[in-house]
Amino acid sequence: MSTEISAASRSLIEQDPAIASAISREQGRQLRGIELIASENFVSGAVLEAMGSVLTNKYAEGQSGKRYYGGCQFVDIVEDLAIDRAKQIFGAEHVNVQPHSGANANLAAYFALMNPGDKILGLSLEQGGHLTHGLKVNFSGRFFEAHAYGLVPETGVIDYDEVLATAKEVRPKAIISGASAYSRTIDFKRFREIADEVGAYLFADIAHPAGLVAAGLHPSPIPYAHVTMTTTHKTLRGPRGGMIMTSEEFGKAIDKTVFPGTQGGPLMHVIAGKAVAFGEALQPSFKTYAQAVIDNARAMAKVLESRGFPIISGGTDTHLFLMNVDAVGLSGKQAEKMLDKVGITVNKNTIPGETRSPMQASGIRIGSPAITTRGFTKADAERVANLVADVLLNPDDATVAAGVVDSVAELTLRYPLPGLGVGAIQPTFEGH
Ligand code: DSN
Repeated sequence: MSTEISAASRSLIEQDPAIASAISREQGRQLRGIELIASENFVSGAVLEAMGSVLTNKYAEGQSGKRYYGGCQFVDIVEDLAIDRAKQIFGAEHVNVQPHSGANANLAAYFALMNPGDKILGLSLEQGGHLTHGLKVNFSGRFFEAHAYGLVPETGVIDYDEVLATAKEVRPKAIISGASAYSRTIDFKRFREIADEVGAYLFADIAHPAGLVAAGLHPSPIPYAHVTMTTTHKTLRGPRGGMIMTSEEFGKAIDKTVFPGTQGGPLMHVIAGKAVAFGEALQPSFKTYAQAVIDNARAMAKVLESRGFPIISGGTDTHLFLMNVDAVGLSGKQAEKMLDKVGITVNKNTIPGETRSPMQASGIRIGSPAITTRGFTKADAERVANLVADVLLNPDDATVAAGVVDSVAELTLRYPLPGLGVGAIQPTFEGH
């Protein structure tokens, strides 16, 4: 039997029906469900096509024009375009598009400017921070001495006075601004003033609001942060991946800690997807999209608050918000499960002053990037929020649940997913 893969090689469904089936079922789930996970989005068909290309076959360790492998002339074009477009979007002097993920970007950024044992100061995970901002079991809490700041209890807004006071006391090598469950605008200028006052570096992790920053609808950290890290797949609507932006001053150090410091070969098919997504973000229509993302998040928060769910930080300026479900006697885990059953996907989340474990939590996080990409209007977002409230306020009512399932089907049939139809695998429709 030949071991060659010929041009006439079998399709995925013929060669590996188990994987093909799981992919088609996932496509069906995405198509038929209402996706409210704040960190997820739907990429375009063009991004999917770039991701599924032969660029996955290529090793390209090093930087464009200075690789450790031959045959890089075409992937160099791809990486140069990704970098140029990112510079155009964000106005950064230096960009590295090679980090495989947001966590990888943060790892490389920290090690470019710090040594193990140095002190860092970031938003506590329980109050909306990220595990790479100093969680004890994460590399950030193991390699660095991690300290945390939080939110003002009464307002749920970042306590900049506490950031300053803790920074003066701890004298961190770096302050990390950014969050994964914080709905308000982040004041990067204020953070830089605090960092300057204590002689610290300022890192900005804009993984969540990157698309809003790209659209000019959230303040940019680029003029203030020494290093800005992001993912490319959340509000920025690209492939799963990371990116680091900095000034010329730190560019070489960043490049060196990405490769060879913390990664090997870059994922060139993903970098192609990033370039395509950045091209999309440069279009005027992206700004319209980002504004609709904010409008839809605000509309949902308003409805849910009126239905009795306290909104952490009192509302949202961005694409997401946290709502307290303990107020109606539920844990976040219970709420997540109840919504899952009717085809609405959210994630449980701890809330400030949390009394439950992170696996139970007292809140859920709601985000609008994915439904907005599908074309959901503000009226649709309000309807979705009412469906969420209907389910959570009527835990044992099968009639309510059936009505919500019908509404989910009606909404999702009206708005197709971008990118479907690319490739041979078609979605399988099955229950949740
Ligand atoms: N897991 C991402 C999120 O959901 O926000 C952060 O890494």
